[in-house]
Amino acid sequence: MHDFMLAWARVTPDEPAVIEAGPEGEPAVLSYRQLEQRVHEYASVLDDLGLDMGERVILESDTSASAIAMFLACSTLGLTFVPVSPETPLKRLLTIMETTDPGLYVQAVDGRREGLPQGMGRGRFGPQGLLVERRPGLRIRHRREPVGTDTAYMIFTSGTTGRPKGVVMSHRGVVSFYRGMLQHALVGSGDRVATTSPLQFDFSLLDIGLALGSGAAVVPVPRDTLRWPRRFVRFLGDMEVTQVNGVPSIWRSALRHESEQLAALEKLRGVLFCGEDFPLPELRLLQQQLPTARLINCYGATESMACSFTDVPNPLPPDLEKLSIGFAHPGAEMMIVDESGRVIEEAGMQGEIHLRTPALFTGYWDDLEATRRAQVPDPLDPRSGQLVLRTGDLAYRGRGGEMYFCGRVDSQVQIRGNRVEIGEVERKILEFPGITAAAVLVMQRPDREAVLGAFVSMAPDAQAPKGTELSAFCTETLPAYMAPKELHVVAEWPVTAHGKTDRAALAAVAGI
Ligand code: 8PZ
Repeated sequence: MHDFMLAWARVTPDEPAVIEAGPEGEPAVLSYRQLEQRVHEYASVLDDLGLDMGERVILESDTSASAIAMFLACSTLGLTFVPVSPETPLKRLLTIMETTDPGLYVQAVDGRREGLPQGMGRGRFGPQGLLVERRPGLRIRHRREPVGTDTAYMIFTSGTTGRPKGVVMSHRGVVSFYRGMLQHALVGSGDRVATTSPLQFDFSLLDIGLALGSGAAVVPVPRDTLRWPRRFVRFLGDMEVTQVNGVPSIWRSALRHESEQLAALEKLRGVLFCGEDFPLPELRLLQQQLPTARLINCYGATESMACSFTDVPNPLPPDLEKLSIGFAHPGAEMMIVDESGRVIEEAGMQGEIHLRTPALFTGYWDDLEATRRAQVPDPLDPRSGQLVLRTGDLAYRGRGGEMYFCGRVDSQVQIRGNRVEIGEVERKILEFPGITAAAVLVMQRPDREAVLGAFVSMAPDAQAPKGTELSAFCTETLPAYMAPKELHVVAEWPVTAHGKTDRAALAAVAGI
């Protein structure tokens, strides 16, 4: 992974690799040469700690030039980096630590994390270098040079069992994905790619690999800039951004409040979105403001990064009802499989997407069972020993063979582009004293952002949670986007003829 991302340091060492906002908001540039130098500085400090190949390094940071250098330094030494956002609740971080048993925890110099266990190694990194605050204990070092099948990183996503699930990805997997993506020629040298996703979401790794793999520059958008549409749009202009990557919801407020300023972004010629359906009315507005920009719908899951890049038609036909997720990127293949395991070729027939890809994840951390359920024999050639990804996504083909995403086989949902297992939220709610039954639904109201709604039943003598009490209880261990924003206390719990929670009846209670 590091060889791939630093290749342009040989070709255009003085071109910008990362552009950040300086103290006065001016662009602060780190060239490819400087980035490589920072990687080497960090790597030599890390090397001295004697960590063994594959050991976990928890990296808590927003995306920044130093964070990029830090994970590339881990990559050079074969250390598995585990990105964590500074917003992650402490209890969730502690669970991740308990699960992964890291050799080292590093945070950015301005990080403010407290309450971490003693024992493990600790450090802080920034433009001045990597400062080791506590060395990890002595260990045996089995190997030094990572190979393609070694682990590059592990990303935690929501898990149905109530514990976050660690998706382990190899160097070979991530680089083969990058190589497939580059064939789409999305950006080139001279481009500036704004990245808006937190580092713990693999979309940010796509942005970094796309920019650095193309000789372009990465422009991390600060978290607090993203929250304010005016600041966001001004930032894109000031940094002379040419492409913005992010989930669809980053555009919502800007389209509503800053549409003129958006239209004035002359340099912006590409928008890549992923993670969920882009609501068509908003996409039309975006295209109106940026009529010459290339809009790209990127589809994929953390278990294989992304697998398709599809140009949004320009102009969008007025009668278009659904956006296509197109075809798999070069080197990968999407198949639609019915319930009996048969591959469906006909247009219009719905089935589950199975993905054959060289970017298949290695497995879920410490969960062979879940790995076996997700990696299944190739339905086109089951005897070959080749495994494919069972995505859990439903889709059908159009007349030209292109695919249309149409929901999930399970209860995974997307909230502002973040993957949420409904079951994980329901389990947490059931820990609230006095709650005897819980169901969580996506509340999608016209012209509103989708939020989670909690439906609960209380024990006879129990006090129902007041105001935002339940939401606050959830954010003790869950990321904010997983906390329910609505609460409905239900007196008579509705059940279906099979005795299961009647979710449709609950939705009706809330007027959904
Ligand atoms: C979608 C779409 C879509 C995903 N339309 N539903 C990584 C790097 C670059 C780009 C994309 C990625 C993905 N790993 C991002 C992502 O959302 N990963 S995820 O694991 O958190 O969620 C995956 C799920 O989101 C998919 O299985 C789909 O259900 C949904 N999804 N892209 C509609 N373009």
